[in-house]
Amino acid sequence: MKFDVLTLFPEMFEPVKQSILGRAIEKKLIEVNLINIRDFSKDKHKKVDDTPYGGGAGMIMKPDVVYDAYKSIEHENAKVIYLSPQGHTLNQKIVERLSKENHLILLCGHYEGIDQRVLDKIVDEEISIGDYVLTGGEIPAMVLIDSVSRYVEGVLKQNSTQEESFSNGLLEYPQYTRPEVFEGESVPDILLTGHHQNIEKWRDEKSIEMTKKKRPDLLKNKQSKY
Ligand code: 4GN
Repeated sequence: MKFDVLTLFPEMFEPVKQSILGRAIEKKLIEVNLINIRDFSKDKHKKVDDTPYGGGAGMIMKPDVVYDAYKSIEHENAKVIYLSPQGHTLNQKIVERLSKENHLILLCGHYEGIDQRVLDKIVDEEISIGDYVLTGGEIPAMVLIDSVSRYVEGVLKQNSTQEESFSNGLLEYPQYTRPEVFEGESVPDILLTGHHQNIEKWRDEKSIEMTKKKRPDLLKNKQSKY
């Protein structure tokens, strides 16, 4: 999977070079290519934004500069995603669908936004990571890279994406590790029995119980199954 990121702040993407994603990059399972939009300013002052037509606060990113940055990447067969509070809210279903693409171009806005004409020209899909406003699309782009990369073959050990929260539409069951007694609290007996079928049944029941208690909204769309 290749991620091309169009941003004014490529330095903000250091976190994706750590831990599991860092290893995935080293193993060439994913590629994160950062394109600095400012490099495409023709202006001698490297200007990338300007005041809004019609007046108002803040600055708007210039369409020609963003377009030139986009054209500099090989974009045939790539899907262009604009991270914005106006997009469709990201969820595990969307993450799974996007993981089937080979090449995603992530467009990060900053300041008050990007001129609408270039968005209309190049954006295939607008995605939000939740109903709140951030100073830029960089953190949402990293959220998308992280969540999508987990579905790329070889990035995670075993089949961890199959078992986890949301893959079945439910929350994950509680997990325990040593010591067997912590501050007077024991690990549930069933987990020490070695009875795999019973353990699986207990975990399924816990998943449903946790979901009912913490996220009943997730059960609403599941038609009587639980
Ligand atoms: C995305 C971008 C929030 C989200 C953003 C989100 C930058 N804030 N909820 N801020 O996913 C104007 C230009 C605001 C882009 C945008």
